[in-house]
Amino acid sequence: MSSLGLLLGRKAAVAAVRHSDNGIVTGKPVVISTWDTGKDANKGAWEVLGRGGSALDAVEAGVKITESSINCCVGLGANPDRDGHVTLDASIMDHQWNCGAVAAIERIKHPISVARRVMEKTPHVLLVGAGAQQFAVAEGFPLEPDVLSPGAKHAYEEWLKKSEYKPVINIENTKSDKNNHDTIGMVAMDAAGNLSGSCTTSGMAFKMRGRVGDSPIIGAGLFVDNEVGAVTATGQGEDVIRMCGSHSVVEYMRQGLAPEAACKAAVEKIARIKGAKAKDIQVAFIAINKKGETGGYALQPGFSYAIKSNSEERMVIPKSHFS
Ligand code: SD4
Repeated sequence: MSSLGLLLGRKAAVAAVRHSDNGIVTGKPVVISTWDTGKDANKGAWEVLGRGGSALDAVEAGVKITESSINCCVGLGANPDRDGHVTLDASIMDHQWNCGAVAAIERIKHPISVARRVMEKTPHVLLVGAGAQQFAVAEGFPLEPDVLSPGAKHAYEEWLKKSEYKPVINIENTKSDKNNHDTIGMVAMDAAGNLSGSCTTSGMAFKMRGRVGDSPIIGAGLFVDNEVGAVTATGQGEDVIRMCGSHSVVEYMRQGLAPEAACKAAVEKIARIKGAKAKDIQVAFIAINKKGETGGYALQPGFSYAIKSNSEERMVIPKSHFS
């Protein structure tokens, strides 16, 4: 039985899955992505992977589904910064060390696709703010209206009453408000055995204007080394950035740890760094290694990730540092 705890989903498919001490092994291709809405995003990725497409195309197509939906944490329908502007961060990385990212971009529906254009059409890795938007428009991305979604408007008006910056742990999976779901990180291995990853978010709700989290920072919110594995992070970005989270998990895998153990090592490092304050934040990592083994680990309970392969399609509740 898997060491990953509660496994949900189609019973027939579960029987076909091989579980080992090294995590969930499903064979190629495989895609995993953060939080409950990872399940829908994985479907989008699978349209590419299932017909033999590349992991890079899959991780872009997958997270675009979340960017198109109205939710608290990804895309233009998400919660704004403390000045009332929705600012989006995204990054993408392929199997050949190519990477691209945008940070604090406004009024662009698919920041992940702009990140890919940065990767493919510029000599740079990261464009920010007005410059990122200018590049997107020059590339033909429409400039969307500067309006908040009804859910975000309501949440912002509520927040303005006290104007306290207090990130809510696990807000992505809060079911009490249908507008709450996902900040999405996705990593995939295609049929050729190549790895890629993507990460896209509106960042922390009601953040300071100009704040950038881990998601568009290569090595923090996302990292891919095609010889070793692919990793993405979610949660309190500042604490992922300070210890180069996703890069650390890849390096732990390089040293021989399985994906779950590597994610756990990184989470425990954050817990050590934060000390007593670790209780106040959530951080989680998910990983695929070159053998197609997958795993995840969170600081707090409440995190979930979605897996899709030829043999299964379901949510996984990984272990966590705190219980
Ligand atoms: C950030 N890591 O901007 C993102 C937020 C997130 O689940 O992942 N929330 O810090």
